[in-house]
Amino acid sequence: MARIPHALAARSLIALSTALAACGDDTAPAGGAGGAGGEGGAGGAPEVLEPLPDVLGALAFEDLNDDPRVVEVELVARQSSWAIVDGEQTTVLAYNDQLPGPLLHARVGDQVIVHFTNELDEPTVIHWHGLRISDQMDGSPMIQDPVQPGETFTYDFVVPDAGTFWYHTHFEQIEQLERGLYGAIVVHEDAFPHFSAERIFVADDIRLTEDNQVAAFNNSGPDVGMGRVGNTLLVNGRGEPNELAIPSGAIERWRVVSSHNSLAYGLQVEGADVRVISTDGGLLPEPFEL
Ligand SMILES: [Cu+2]
Repeated sequence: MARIPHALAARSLIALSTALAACGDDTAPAGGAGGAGGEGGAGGAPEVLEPLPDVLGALAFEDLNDDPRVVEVELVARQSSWAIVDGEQTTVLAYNDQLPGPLLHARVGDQVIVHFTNELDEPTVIHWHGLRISDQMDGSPMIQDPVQPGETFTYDFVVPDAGTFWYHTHFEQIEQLERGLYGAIVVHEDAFPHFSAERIFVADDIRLTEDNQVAAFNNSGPDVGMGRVGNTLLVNGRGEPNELAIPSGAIERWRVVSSHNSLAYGLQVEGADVRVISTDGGLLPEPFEL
């Protein structure tokens, strides 16, 4: 059982929202308690919108669009380097030179426009894991041609459900995903509950060599059949343990994304009570204790 290497300094309550890696099995649309999205931003009197709370732990995209119901961003995939381990640069494939890629942060019903450029020297395509959107926008190589090196594609969709989701490559996934092509998505409810803070933890594992580079990939064997398990646990792109100090009595909402290729484990939080309030299907009718 692996544990996310974060510990709390004081007794607090954590409200947990999760998005689990189950790509390929996500046949059912996310049901449950998410808000029903409209077409987002259409006509009528201007809405007065409460600003979305910051989601700590991830760098968010810069929103290039003034319309509060449109999130418009630029996304570039390319080879980059990232300090997974202190003082060492690991060559990775990254979105906007970040590991994980920037947080896509929206409100249920928002229109999302992503201007994507592939600066890799191989094709790639993006899957928006858990979002109920058109196949034409969802990165399935069966339906959507991969974006070739040097080419661009504009993803344009409305986010119909609130929840914690993620985006990732859907091309040569065993290798491209392991090398770093993933990021988190947070879609807030229309009337979202308020907390002392909101945080996101994007968890991954990666197999590094002694000189902190991504280990070579096998073409056969369990790594291919089962997905490869790494030797270094990552939280938000960092392989070093990190302690969080939270004031006693604080009530925080934590969102956890599992972007592991294969690794399965239990999750423990020390020093706080944890209630699971939602999954990638949205808010639960009743929270339960972790
Ligand atoms: Cu997926």
